[in-house]
Amino acid sequence: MKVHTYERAFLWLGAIVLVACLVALLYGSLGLDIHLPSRAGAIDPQQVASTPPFDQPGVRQIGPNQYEAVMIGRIWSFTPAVIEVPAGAEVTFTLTTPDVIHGFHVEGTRVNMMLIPGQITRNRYRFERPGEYTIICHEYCGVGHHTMYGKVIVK
Ligand SMILES: [Cu+2]
Repeated sequence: MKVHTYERAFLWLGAIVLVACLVALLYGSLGLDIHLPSRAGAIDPQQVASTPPFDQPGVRQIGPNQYEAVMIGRIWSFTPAVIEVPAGAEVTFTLTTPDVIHGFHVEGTRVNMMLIPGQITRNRYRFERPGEYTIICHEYCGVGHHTMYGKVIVK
């Protein structure tokens, strides 16, 4: 009889943990708008410099308080290395690389992506607080890896 009671309690405990995890997952994705960086398309890594939008890297306004930052990560720099957006701006980062695998992390934010030759990677973030956010490559990409950084200036 006691075994049966414990069994029932553990079944309930398991069900409650599953429901709690589902609620946390839904809250993160729907409530906090947290998503994995998506694979936004394919690109010929040999033709990055001549393929839109990477033929004109930089920041452009795409809506009210919405910006797209088109950037290229290559050995061993980001192009452009410094971008500037107004406080409160929602920035869609669109990146690729023509050479090897790089990382792209904007410190202090959840913008954290991999740049893979042949792929376009996209992630979105709203910069609420003014300041300077350092961009780093967090994937070892060769002897100049430690020099590969940039900056998001939020005014
Ligand atoms: Cu690197």
